[in-house]
Amino acid sequence: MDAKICIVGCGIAGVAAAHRLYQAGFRHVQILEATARSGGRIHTGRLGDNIVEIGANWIHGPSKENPVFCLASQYGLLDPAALTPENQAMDFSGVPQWVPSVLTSSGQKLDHEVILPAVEIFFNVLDEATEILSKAGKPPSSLIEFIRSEIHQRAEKKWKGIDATTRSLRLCAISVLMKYECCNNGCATMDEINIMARDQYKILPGRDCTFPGGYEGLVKKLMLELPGNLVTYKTPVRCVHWNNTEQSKNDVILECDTGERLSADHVIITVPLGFLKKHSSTMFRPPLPLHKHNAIQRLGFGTNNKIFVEFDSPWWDPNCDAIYFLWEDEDALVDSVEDIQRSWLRKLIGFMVLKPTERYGHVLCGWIAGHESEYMETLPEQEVMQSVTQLIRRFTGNPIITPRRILRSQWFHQPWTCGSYSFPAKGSSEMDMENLMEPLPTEGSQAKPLQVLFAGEATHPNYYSTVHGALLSGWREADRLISYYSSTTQSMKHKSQL
Ligand code: 6YU
Repeated sequence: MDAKICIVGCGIAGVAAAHRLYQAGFRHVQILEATARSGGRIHTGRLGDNIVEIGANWIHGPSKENPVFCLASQYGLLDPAALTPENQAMDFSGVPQWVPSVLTSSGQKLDHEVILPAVEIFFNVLDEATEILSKAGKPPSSLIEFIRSEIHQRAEKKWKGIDATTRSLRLCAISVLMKYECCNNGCATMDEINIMARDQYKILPGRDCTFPGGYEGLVKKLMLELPGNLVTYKTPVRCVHWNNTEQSKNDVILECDTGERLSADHVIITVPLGFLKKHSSTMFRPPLPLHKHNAIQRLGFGTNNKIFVEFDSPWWDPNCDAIYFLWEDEDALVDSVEDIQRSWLRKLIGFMVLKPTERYGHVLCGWIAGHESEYMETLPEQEVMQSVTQLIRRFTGNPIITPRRILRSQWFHQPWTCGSYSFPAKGSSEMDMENLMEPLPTEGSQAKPLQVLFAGEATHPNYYSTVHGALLSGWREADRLISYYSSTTQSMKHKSQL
């Protein structure tokens, strides 16, 4: 196939698009990548001798419908436990899948019975929110106010006779869960979320699993099936000149930071929504149509970072999967801090225990979202380590716990990502996502069709924010071009027969 197709960005969406096109016989495919590596937000790093996932961690919903799971199984990248029918059938519907240990700011360890009613009430409110609000006929002006009012009403009924201390601890636990939801959605506060779009995200069955050899193994396997020179690294695309009426061939011209100018018949843009939010007004000439520009600005893209902390030996219970930090003065249901510089660490929800130890060592992975997370990125690593050490000492009541080393992600300040992942923000709608993925020129135009196509996690209507969403979006745009060329070839054949 002669068409020249340039793909901007070598994350999983870009690799998936190239793979599909190459398999369909397109031989003039090129990926331009700003950084020196493939994978984008799939990034397996090292902490000492152990591997750590700086970006994506799990296959969310590892079951037959999930193409990442299917590819990873075919390539032999998963543990046998993840492949069992039982694992694939498990359904958690968004509720955390771990055995938690909850520590408080006065150094207590809380019993599960204290906390479980809070978990139940919180997820019930979220699950029922769309129905309640649809009946009410209008979205809430503040999701947090809605949650506060629902929780208080339900707690009034369900927690009758509960002593004031337990009641207060349960409300503090809801603050932890709200911060957890910020990590899950990649938002700064739950007030940013469009709760009416909660059903838009489709949860696939299966207990989330990881890649024993690292998530990047998936990208490497796909790339092995492509020609070695397909990707040009360290080549950021600065401007996409489309609808090029001066060009006799009507090509799209890509202007790169390196000074190079490349022409193509079609360009597939897979850069993160965070990058588009910051640069789309200068990245396209002519500028993007208003509805597309508005979609980029309205959809949400936020920060969720990890802080990996390694210890010489474990101080946590061997059976625990996650350690949560509950601040005993947060019973007012809060998910963000007022004085970020002084109190950013309050936003860290806790740590996940990386298992098995033989594979990961004695390493915990902390989670922190929002503006507090963005501020954390600006601090020297040593300062983050000191703050985390003090926090762990306070919550465990053990004054001598000392980490060996830490590693944190810095997704907000990564210039080609500008955050972690997308979410349906308050004020956005499903239409915005459709507008975001719509190719240029838009339908009805007389100009050459499919000049610029859009893929990437933020363009998937049901699986945004995930690796499988990104992969499917890459396949979707490749298929759009494949069917365009198969239909034009068909009609040319038809014409020549007449
Ligand atoms: C998933 C998961 N996951 C954690 C974190 C992050 C993400 N995701 P890419 O960005 O990959 O590629 C674009 C490329 O374009 C890139 O290479 C750029 O360099 C390049 N580029 C940009 N501008 C350019 C230009 N101008 N010119 C040329 N090139 C340019 N997904 O399925 N499972 O576990 C997670 C997670 C920290 C940051 C994730 C996860 C999201 C995916 O990583 C993401 O959707 C895709 O990789 C995107 O691919 P793409 O191709 O679209 O874009 C106590 C305790 C308990 C713990 N509980 C915590 C709950 C947390 C819940 N969240 C979990 C999510 C995680 C861990």
